[in-house]
Amino acid sequence: MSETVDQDSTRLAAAALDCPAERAVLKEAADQETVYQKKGDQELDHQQTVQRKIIHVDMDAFFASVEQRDFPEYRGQPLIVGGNPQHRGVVAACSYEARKFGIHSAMSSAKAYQLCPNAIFVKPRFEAYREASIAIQGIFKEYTALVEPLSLDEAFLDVTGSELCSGSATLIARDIKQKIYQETGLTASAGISYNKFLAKIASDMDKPDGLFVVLPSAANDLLESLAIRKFHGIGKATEAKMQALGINCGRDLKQWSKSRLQKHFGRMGVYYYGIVRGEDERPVHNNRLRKSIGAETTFSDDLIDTHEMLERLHKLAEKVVSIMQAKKMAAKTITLKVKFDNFEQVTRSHSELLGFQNLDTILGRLPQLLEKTDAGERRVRLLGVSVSNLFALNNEAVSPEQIRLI
Ligand code: TTP
Ligand code: MG
Ligand code: MG
Repeated sequence: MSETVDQDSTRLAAAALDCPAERAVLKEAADQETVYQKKGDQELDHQQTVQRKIIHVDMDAFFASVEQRDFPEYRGQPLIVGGNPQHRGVVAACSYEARKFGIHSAMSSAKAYQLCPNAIFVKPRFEAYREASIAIQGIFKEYTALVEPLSLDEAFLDVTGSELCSGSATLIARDIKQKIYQETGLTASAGISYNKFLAKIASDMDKPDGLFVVLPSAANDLLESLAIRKFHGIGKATEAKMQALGINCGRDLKQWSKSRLQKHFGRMGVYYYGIVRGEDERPVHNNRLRKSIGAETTFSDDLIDTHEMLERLHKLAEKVVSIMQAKKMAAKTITLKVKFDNFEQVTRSHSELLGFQNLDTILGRLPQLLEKTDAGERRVRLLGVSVSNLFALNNEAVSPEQIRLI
């Protein structure tokens, strides 16, 4: 039995926005491409102790390091993974050698080329990054059940009460780094502290190949001297707003009362008030549920030819299927998203009770779904494919609520 339904078009957009950490945002051959996986949060019934031990692990120059590992000729070189500098590409990742020239992620590749004309530019190989990601997430789970992946290359671990390494979170982190290196040939940096916010800051303090501990007695001095842009959760816009208000570092932020911060920054003001005092009670969530897997592309030039659209959809479907297969999952619903040149967006879905799991079945449905839109008559700016109502492939089908991520 099958049914075709229209879906609320805003849901998929929300899926892409909900999980920025899982997105790999790139401009590939002048097109902007987004691969996303939607997850829901569910908290483990976790006993909070007075003092927790949280480790944040983040891989160093992740995509670029995988390339340098796999291609020895790139080692020691300024290497940029991302889009073409001749087109409208952006830098996804760059090696530490490239960073000396001021190059960073999300910068246009053209600008990166200006800064370092001798840099090597390579296209991303998502499969290789995903494989490394699965390996590191597997290692994390050997140390604690409380692992919260934040993106392909990082995770929080709660090791409170662990008996490994004589209960030392620092030694556990060192062990994890060693194991990652042995198993993947890649380096990671780890931060250790008593909450997520400080552990995340700590992992960035000693990059690359870093290990940095923020003890409760050291947190205050560190936070007071920390530049506002280094506070995780304070983006560029908030940074500019804070600077305009004379807030440049933690010490300045601390002068502000909770109500005054709330007045200027709303609910986030209360969060800022807490974090600058080293207060962050957010638990490590370990059983995020995958709700959908999707990939979408914004074209540099709008498409008008439906054959070309189907070719593009084929590539997107391949990406989605490779993720599904890596996770040994199948899906009951496939959704096509079309955004027209006036930014109007529609989605068309098709569901099958027995589910889809291979590329051919998904590809077989795409032309019909595309026909149910105005594509062909109107110019198309973005196409996306996603699958939802996921279930594990081994044994009998289970509801998505029962599926644990990674
Ligand atoms: P990050 O961990 O932010 O960066 P990184 O691992 O490249 O470097 P660092 O040593 O500072 O941690 O991101 C992980 C990967 O995610 C990165 O290698 C490429 C991808 N990415 C993008 O595709 N676009 C982006 O804008 C960013 C920030 C990352
Ligand atoms: Mg990283
Ligand atoms: Mg990261």
